[in-house]
Amino acid sequence: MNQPSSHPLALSQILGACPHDCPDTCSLLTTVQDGVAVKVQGNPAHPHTAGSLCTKVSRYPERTYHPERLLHPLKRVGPKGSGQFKPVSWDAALSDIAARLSSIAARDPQAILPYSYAGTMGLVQGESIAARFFNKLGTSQLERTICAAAGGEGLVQTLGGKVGMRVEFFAESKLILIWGSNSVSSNLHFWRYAAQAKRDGAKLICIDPRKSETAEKCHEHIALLPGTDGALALGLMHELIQHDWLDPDYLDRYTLGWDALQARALQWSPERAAAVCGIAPEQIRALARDYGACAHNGQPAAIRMNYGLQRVHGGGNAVRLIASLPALIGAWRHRAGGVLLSNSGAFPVQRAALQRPDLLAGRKPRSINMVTIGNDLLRAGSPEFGPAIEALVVYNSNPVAVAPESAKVAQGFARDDLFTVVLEHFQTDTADYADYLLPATTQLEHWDVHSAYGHTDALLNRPAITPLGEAKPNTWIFRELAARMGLTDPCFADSDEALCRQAYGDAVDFDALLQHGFVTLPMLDAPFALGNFPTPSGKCEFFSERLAAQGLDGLPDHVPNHEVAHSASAYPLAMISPPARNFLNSSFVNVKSLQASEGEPLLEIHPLDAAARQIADGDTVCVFNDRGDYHCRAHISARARAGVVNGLGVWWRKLGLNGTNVNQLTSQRLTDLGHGPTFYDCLVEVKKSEICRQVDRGNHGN
Ligand SMILES: Nc1nc2c(c(=O)[nH]1)N[C@H]1C(S)=C(S)[C@@H](COP(=O)(O)OP(=O)(O)OC[C@H]3O[C@@H](n4cnc5c(=O)[nH]c(N)nc54)[C@H](O)[C@@H]3O)O[C@H]1N2
Ligand SMILES: Nc1nc2c(c(=O)[nH]1)N[C@H]1C(S)=C(S)[C@@H](COP(=O)(O)OP(=O)(O)OC[C@H]3O[C@@H](n4cnc5c(=O)[nH]c(N)nc54)[C@H](O)[C@@H]3O)O[C@H]1N2
Ligand SMILES: [Mo]
Repeated sequence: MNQPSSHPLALSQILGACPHDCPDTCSLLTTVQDGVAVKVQGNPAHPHTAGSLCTKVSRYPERTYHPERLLHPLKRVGPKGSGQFKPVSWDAALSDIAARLSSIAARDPQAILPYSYAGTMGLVQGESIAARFFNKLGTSQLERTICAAAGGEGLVQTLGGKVGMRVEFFAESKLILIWGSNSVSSNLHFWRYAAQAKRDGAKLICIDPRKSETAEKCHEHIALLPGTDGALALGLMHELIQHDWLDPDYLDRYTLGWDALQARALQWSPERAAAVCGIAPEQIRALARDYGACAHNGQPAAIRMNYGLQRVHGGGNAVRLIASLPALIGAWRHRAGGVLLSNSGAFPVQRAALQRPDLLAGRKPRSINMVTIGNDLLRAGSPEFGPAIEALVVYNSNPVAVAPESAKVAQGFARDDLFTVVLEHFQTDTADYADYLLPATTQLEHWDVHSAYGHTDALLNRPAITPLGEAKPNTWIFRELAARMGLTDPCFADSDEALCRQAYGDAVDFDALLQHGFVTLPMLDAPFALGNFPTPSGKCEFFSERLAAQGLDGLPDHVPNHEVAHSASAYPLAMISPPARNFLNSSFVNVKSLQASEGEPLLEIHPLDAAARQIADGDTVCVFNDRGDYHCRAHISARARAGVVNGLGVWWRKLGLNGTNVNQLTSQRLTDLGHGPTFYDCLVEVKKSEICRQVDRGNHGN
């Protein structure tokens, strides 16, 4: 059943893995008929996938055979950014790219920047030959921070790693706090476990500024202001302490810094916290009663955090505070208690074998933060910065659409003296700026191996069909470039199957992966029941010596947003831009059936905020701040709380009403920890606009 068949008229089913940046990492079953993938479904034999997929990924054949799929290498013929290309042969494209990169590298390889993220999460198509290639050249390194950096750092500083509860045990919890996560839309297979717990009598509480699809299905919804989660967590701690709803034995044995954290939390009365959060103090008291009751009755209380809450200035500290909560009540004693943000740290990925940092041979190239690509592309060379960026090689990412402050990003990509190579499936906003646009294979066409961050199974992806047109895997493209640039290390010759084996080395049974498509990692059911946190102290670190040694506050605190809403401001509304259900970041936006489900770029606005601006439902509005403006359709909706507008993301700019998307408004400022982005820390104003789609289409082409 696993082998692609070359027999004509044959029907086969191939085991694969969903490549997308989502906690669920589903096991896929692709039905291939006459060499054509006719159906992609969830593998019923994989416990977390349980035979079901989200709507997006069930449309994978539509995406793969999309009429606009890139099938041949293309070379720019029009002005930068015009998106005008002509087909060229692979040989011509690769030879010219190799020559251009070689001449830049001969002067200073750091003038070359790779830019990639999670278009595929595959360890092979993501970070193998490409990483070796850039390491060998000694190019600038990319600080890959655009998603999870603040939360990841918060978790590492508190629990010691990106580790937490096993997701399946949420089904047995009696209280689940869903914190900064629209699970129904972005973590569907976790929601299945939460729904099971709910049927078995658990209480579900959603903490989210937006009344999301998930908030609707929970018993309670706490609609706090964006970026105030740290204050809420401190207010909650205050109440747990005041009522003695604690587990003193757990605190004593397995935590570090409790006295100091306690003193800080006692400064956060529910009234003070509620004022910061824009909610009623009673909501904090009730939350504490529910959480504390679990401590008291010995019932498991679980927290599902997701990355939604850490895309603000204080995101790292907020994650530190929330990750501390289970230790206060000893929730970790039970396998259905504790917190899960990510379990990616549990995977034994052999990064050094895959990426070969030894190829740097002692060089220490600079790092460029992917979040500030807008500024950095526009920087001149200088002693502090190093050389100006002269060449960009983009793969697995669409920075012109997804990076903040996109006017600057687009301006940088439009530089005539920048040489840009883009590896893509489609002509995205970023691809429009390429000098060479190279067609990449999709998950149905290549090998890969996947870790997950929302469960603890490793997955294998086999190719189900032969590559369409002249599309090639990322690995092939970097191998060919290496050969043309005279990089002769044997590691560039490793095949994709060999790389799949190297990804986990002996730590995962590769034969089992080949046979079943997934392997469950060995892990304790209740990993921190007896402490054993992977921190330096082995304890849950409320106080972090490591942060203190960096001159930071060793103790977590509420860190206010960079942009705090107040009525006197020219931009009185806070804007968040969470994912639209049928898109995955900017992927799938061009898939017709999914685009039709989402309709148009939307701004959800509360009835009071709309009325104050004479905005009617369905009006075209201009959302603006000092960084730019974005036109979209207003949707007056109770999903938005007063004072907060929700600009659902992430549309392609060229499919928007005025050639921009929501990232025209977001800022390049960074988080407190981890140098992450602050997409949801963004003030705007909204007014009615006369721009309509038809007029605009004429102006913006594409
Ligand atoms: N359908 C779909 N699924 C996805 C994605 C997608 O684009 N579409 N994206 C994927 C990616 S890249 C990731 S990183 C993961 C995780 O993806 P996340 O982007 O974390 O996805 P959500 O679970 O939607 O979490 C965002 C939620 O956080 C809320 N939120 C915004 N600001 C705050 C805040 O300050 N505090 C709190 N408490 N909540 C806030 C938003 O309203 C939203 O409901 O999911 C992935 N899954
Ligand atoms: N305003 C706002 N901005 C956001 C977010 C938000 O919530 N709000 N979310 C942020 C988050 S959490 C993230 S993770 C980032 C995501 O940012 P990106 O990782 O850039 O994600 P995508 O937009 O999905 O773009 C991935 C691209 O990779 C391509 N691709 C997929 N597979 C392959 C492959 O095998 N080979 C090659 N060469 N290309 C491939 C896809 O076609 C797609 O165009 O966006 C961030 N931007
Ligand atoms: Mo992400």
